Amino acid sequence: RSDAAFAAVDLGATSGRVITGLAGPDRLELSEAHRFANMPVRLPDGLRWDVLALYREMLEGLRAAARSGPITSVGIDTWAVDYGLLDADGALLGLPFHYRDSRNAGAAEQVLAVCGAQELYAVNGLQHLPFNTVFQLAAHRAGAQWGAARTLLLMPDLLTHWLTGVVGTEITNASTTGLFDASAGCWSDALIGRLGLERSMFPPLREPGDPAGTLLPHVVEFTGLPAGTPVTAVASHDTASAVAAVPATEPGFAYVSCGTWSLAGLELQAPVLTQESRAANFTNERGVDGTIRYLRNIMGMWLLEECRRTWDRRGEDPGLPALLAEAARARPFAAVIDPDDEVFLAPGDMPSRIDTHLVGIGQVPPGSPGGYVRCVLESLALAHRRTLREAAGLAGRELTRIHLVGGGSRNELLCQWTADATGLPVTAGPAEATALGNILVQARARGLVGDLADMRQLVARTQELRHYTPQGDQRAWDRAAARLEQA
Ligand code: LFR
Repeated sequence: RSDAAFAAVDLGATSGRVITGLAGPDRLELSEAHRFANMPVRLPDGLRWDVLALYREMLEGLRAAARSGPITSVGIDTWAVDYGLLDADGALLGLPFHYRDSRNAGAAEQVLAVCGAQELYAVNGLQHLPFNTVFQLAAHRAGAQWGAARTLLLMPDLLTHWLTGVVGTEITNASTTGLFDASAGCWSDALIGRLGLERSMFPPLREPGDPAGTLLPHVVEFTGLPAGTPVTAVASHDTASAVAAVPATEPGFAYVSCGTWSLAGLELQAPVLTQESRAANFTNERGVDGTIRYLRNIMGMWLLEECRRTWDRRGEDPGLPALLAEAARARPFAAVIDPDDEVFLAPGDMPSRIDTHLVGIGQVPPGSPGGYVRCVLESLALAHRRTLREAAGLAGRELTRIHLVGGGSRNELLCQWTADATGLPVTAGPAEATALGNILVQARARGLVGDLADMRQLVARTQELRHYTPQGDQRAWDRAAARLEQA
């Protein structure tokens, strides 16, 4: 067995990258071939993904990867739930909608009127988010395109289809649609039928590691990758790839995958579909090797990103290092928001929304950029604590350590405050967990690494990690946590 190079296409809600990874039994090294912004576009009929720009950037990235040396295979992961519809000729019907588009308002009610929330959760085990695919489809059905739609492809599967001509649905991402049976691990024919959808719209499922076709001739020509280069299905839901690369060396760990969203939870062997779990809005999404990602979405760095976009538009964004330095000096717990409040979901003027939310709960708005950043990061740390404690309670598990992975793991304040708020040690990194998980699944499909535990060991041995131990005044965090509940 020797080392081999793989290309990971990893598209996040705000940026995308193509990363090459050299992987083998004792080696795991990443290098960035191409990075680009993901800029959604608002059209008169809604907020869309510029999927052609993403595709073109992906091809540019693959071309850059090809120049760096031989590539064994390509894997694609993106955010979840969003999709494109293909007509009978296989052509894309319109630009995919962004999950933050407002068309979903009211769509959930239509679905829940046909199939109640309890019944839905008993089958799909999915947290209620207004943008779950099943709700988006209810909105989509009212439109003119629907009659022509024959195939639904989730974002990574759509891009895979464009590279290979092959149609399929990768299973970790299928589990975020709301039309997937969390216990049986397959499409729920019952729910699909019950909601009046055509079963034939939903392609066959692929497991991470399954082949997903080979590059089409024009892709070979453009990228310079060799003819016959395979695309491998990875854990195509970015969060599933990130969790696969959590550098845990003991079972029972908790994780926070922190980027635009913070996904906080546990890895389980079976879904928790109880009434309590539904009431607490925990999700049972699928991970690598049939594991369950038992977690809840927390609004995440979106709050900070969106504040900065607002300041930037006014020419007032001092840059991240200055903001974090200011936040570190700002008064602790001056303002606590509930990051999970739905008012923060849509794009817009986030500082004003934070102000309105705070005034509504009898608190004083921060007034300075550093104050907002402190408020956001402390509130996120508190939400991490709330979510992980609830997850542990509902799954009957003890919390011993938190692995914080993703871009947010570079944020020292967030890591330290997550340790302080929870009273638990935090291991931070790798920041590129998603790309690592993508590459590891491809390497495993070639027999270069072993099972999930081996993959994680390899990450722990090869990647730089930082350790945070709880400090500070635990009682102050307890009091702040009580304020979160009132927010
Ligand atoms: C993170 C993520 C979350 C999903 C959200 C929307 O990037 O994939 O897991 O809930 O984006 O798709």
